[in-house]
Amino acid sequence: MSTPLPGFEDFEGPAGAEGPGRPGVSGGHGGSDRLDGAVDSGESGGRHSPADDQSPDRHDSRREIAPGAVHVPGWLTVAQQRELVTACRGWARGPAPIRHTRLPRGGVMSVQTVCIGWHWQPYAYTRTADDVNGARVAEFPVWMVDLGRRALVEAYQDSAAGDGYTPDTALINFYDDQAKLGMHQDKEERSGAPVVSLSIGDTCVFRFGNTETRTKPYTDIELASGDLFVFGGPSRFAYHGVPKVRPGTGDPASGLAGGRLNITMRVTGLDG
Ligand code: MD3
Ligand code: FE
Repeated sequence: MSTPLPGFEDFEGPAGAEGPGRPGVSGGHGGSDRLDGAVDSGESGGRHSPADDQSPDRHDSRREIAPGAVHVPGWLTVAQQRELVTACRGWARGPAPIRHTRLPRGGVMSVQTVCIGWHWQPYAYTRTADDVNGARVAEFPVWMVDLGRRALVEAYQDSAAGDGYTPDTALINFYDDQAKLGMHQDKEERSGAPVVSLSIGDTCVFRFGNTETRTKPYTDIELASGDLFVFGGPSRFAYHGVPKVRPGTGDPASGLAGGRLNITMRVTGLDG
């Protein structure tokens, strides 16, 4: 196991904390079958899973921030959050370990990122992590495709919204207390398909801007643990960023002792 990067200890967990169901380095998705819906229907002890609950009351909190941009607070159960954290810890260890992405002008991002399916670096996707260790990235698991489809159904309240949605990459971002993400557009994908974002751990301020400029007008909203955000339609190419994480706001029951984890599923539109 690699030594945790500074500030990354909360995500890695204590040294030697391998436990039952922890994903291995190579597979990266051991134990993950329980994210495929089994958790929702069976093991949550009678509690209704937000991800499957179609009752009208919980939709009061669903908000369309801009056309195609829908925030669904508290979509993931705590059990699902823990499963995702476990899966992400496995991917963070390898095949290509999580790292601070180097920027073309020589800086590094304060956020740490590991990719599955395709490896992203500014400004291209490849199958191998050429700026890390050259390893081929972990396969994008079928259960995450299914989770992405259910996210679209929930966000757009349309049982057909997930049909034909097959995300093939996810960027997994870990934020320590100081990490930020500047305003940017995600334009490397050759597809206008929606981006599905899942947040776990500390709450952040998420800044959703416009498609024209990096600056105002923008809307600041808080993304908390378990929140789903879908960016589709005209919002897909809007500028956005994370100006601040609120340390200590997460519940350790999510599986994260500190910091914030964000998973964004995308369709690259690439072959091979
Ligand atoms: C809107 N991540 O990985 S998630 C990113 O919280 C990224 O880690 C942020 O921006 C995070 O690129 C924000 C929300 C998000 C992700 C992708 C988008 C919003 C988006 C792509 C297009 C429009
Ligand atoms: Fe982004």
